[in-house]
Amino acid sequence: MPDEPRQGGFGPVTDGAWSSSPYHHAAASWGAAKSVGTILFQQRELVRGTHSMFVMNHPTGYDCPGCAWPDDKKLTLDFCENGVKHVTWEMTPKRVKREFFAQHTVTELADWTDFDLENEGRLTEPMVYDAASDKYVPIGWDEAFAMVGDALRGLASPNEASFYTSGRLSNEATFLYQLLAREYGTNNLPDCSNMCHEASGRALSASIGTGKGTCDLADWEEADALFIMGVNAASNAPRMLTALADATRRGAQVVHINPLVEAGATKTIVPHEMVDMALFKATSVSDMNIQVRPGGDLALMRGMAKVVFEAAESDPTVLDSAFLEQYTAEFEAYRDLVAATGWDEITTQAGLPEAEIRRAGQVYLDADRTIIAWCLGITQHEHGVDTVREITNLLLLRGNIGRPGAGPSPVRGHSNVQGNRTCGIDHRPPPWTDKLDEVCGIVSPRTHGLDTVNTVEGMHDGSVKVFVGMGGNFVLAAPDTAYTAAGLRKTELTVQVSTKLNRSHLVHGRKALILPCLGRTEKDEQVAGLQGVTVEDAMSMVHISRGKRRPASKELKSEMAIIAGIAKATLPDSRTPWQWYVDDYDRLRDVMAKVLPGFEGFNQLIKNPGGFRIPQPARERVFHTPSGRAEFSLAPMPNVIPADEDVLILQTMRSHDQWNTTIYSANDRYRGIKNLRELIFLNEDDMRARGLTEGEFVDITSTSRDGSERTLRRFRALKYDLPRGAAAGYMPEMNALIGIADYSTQSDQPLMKNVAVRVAASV
Ligand SMILES: Nc1nc2c(c(=O)[nH]1)N[C@H]1C(S)=C(S)[C@@H](COP(=O)(O)OP(=O)(O)OC[C@H]3O[C@@H](n4cnc5c(=O)[nH]c(N)nc54)[C@H](O)[C@@H]3O)O[C@H]1N2
Ligand SMILES: Nc1nc2c(c(=O)[nH]1)N[C@H]1C(S)=C(S)[C@@H](COP(=O)(O)OP(=O)(O)OC[C@H]3O[C@@H](n4cnc5c(=O)[nH]c(N)nc54)[C@H](O)[C@@H]3O)O[C@H]1N2
Ligand SMILES: [Mo]
Repeated sequence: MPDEPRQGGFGPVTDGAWSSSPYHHAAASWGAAKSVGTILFQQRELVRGTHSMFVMNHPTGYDCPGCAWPDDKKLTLDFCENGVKHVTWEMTPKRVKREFFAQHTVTELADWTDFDLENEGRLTEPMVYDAASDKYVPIGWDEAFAMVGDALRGLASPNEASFYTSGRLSNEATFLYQLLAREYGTNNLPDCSNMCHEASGRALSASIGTGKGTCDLADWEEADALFIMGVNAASNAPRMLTALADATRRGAQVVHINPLVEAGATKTIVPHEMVDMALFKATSVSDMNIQVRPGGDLALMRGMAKVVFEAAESDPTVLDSAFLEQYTAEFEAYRDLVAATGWDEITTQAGLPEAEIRRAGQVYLDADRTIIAWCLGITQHEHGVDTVREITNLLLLRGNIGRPGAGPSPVRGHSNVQGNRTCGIDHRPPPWTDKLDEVCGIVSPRTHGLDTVNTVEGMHDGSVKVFVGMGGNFVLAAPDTAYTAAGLRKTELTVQVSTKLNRSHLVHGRKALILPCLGRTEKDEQVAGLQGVTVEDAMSMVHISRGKRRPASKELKSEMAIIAGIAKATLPDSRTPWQWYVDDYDRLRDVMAKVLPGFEGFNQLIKNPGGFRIPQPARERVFHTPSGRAEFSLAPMPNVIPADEDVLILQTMRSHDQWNTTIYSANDRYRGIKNLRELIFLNEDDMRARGLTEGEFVDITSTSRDGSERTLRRFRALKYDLPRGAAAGYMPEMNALIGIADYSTQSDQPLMKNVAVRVAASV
């Protein structure tokens, strides 16, 4: 990571003039088409890339490796600008070969931008770090597996290893990976959802007994009101725009709740509707934009509940009494709690006038069927769990769960992050652990393992000595970049299973391996023939995905094969038939069918063109909570206003042109930004109060819970339409500001949307 900021941040270096101007066009319109063209052209993929759009998200093709938004089976073409960018990035004809590594030391590469690293193309063969030359050199697969096996067998305890997963992994690979970790003897299975939707899982489990949403796309099509909270749909779940545009066309109310008015929250040209695109015919995608204070969502939900209870005084039917009585617990206590919360407190904490909260409440009252959807703007806060539970409280009041067109609907991130959890990526023992042991003949650990934050702490205190990264880019994704990097450097061995070169290959342990794998778009040929894998979308639909393209290199192995290779080298006496599973993935699916609830008949189920839905008991109003009912939560109202007026609450978010740590360009089209990533968006009055002018260089200093301070220098201050006291900038650059101690005590999620900072002109 460069010490001095350079224009473009971790994206491409640019000396092009930066600019900031409001975006007035519809989301997903010609700007999107042009951007797709540019990316395909840049990656020299115009012809094959265009073809790839037609098989993406199609029953016979592969699942878009981008976001987890479900495929719309009614569409023959279901793709978006960012999905195309993402796929093209994987399909690039550029290759990183051994000659490349022979030419560059790791120290030299560490000075490159993250864009330049990934832009070298696809990794082609296993490499091992050679300390003498400070270079990566080729290593055979068997030798690489032996190296991992030796290191793992040499540890004093299995808990000295940590097995990270990024949400790209298929269900099959994930299941095999957790089997490896658990048979080896540890629950140290941190994953990206520790930074993403951990709060949603915990909250929904407590409220409704299962950690997932209850809606599917058909519900989205039937809802009368949709509340979209804390998500930048136009960039991060662009295919949601189709659902939102359909909703407004049929007269449903769409309310966006976000400190920023994001592009997808005003008008859109539906991504796949070429005719509308040609005619510039935009559809409105919202009826209301509520610019809540950062972290003020719980207060807003409670205010809306207050509106419901007030209305019930004159018309008791606004509450679904039959549902409340039969299916819920703690209703009266919640009613008392809401009554005891005054409007003053609600409006102050939400940062919204009472009239606006009442309007939102009225939208909720007017709708027979309501869905509330949310993403990171809700979860990456101290009170993320309480907020998701408050969202559920509000839905329960009017029986908005377990009937068509209604329910909670978390918007997941990575394409298979939800499936990863379903298939056992969890640092806590999964509920089906006994079954796993019985079916697989192993003894899984019953103690809690390490999540992401605790893995970093473990590296520092010496208790984590081997780190395996199954996809992802741990050093940049995790908080407190410098601290995480120092932790990784203390380990004995880091193993990164990747498709592209990234920062986590350069910030490594004493020994280090890069193991290159097939991507989602590529053919996976095993002994029994071409293999398919399955993924689960954000709405619990599981379906098969088959790569269509020739692998980027003959040397690549599938993630399944890599996991099996590591397993055989680590557990020589294992009775698990690792290779037999890899030879034919159906065999592993038969095991998964026996272990995972809802996967009975797995191999048959995936023959249905659209796949199958994992049964979600809460959808049927069966609540597996201690009381057997949906439980209202009774959270105290959090104080989200900093005591010191000088402190701003900074959120770290994605630009339009990035996929998490992969940055395609230094532009953020819908926010009107060109050629700049080291920026901080501020409210105009907050800028004035600090004597800052547009584009001026500022230093941003965060104060961690443990009192330590971190500073990023020379970021440009830009005025933006956000509430006073709120600020925004880009991840992963801004992870440098998030202290390792700054995670939620409710979810253990790093506070990536709630960093207390001070901003002052650079000296
Ligand atoms: N193209 C693309 N698609 C992606 C990704 C990507 O990087 N690129 N990443 C994928 C992943 S892994 C994930 S998890 C998702 C992330 O999807 P998002 O959650 O959309 O991700 P962010 O860019 O972090 O944006 C957070 C949003 O929450 C809002 N917000 C911030 N604080 C608050 C708050 O206190 N209250 C409310 N109501 N809103 C708030 C922000 O203004 C912003 O609109 O996207 C997935 N899809
Ligand atoms: N400050 C801040 N930090 C954040 C967030 C935030 O909002 N703010 N968001 C957090 C969230 S929600 C998430 S999900 C994490 C993301 O964390 P990660 O999932 O760890 O990171 P990615 O950037 O998605 O990983 C990119 C790398 O994955 C590898 N890769 C791509 N495709 C494949 C594949 O098919 N197989 C394998 N094995 N590897 C592949 C490539 O080598 C690429 O370099 O970041 C988190 N960090
Ligand atoms: Mo995520």
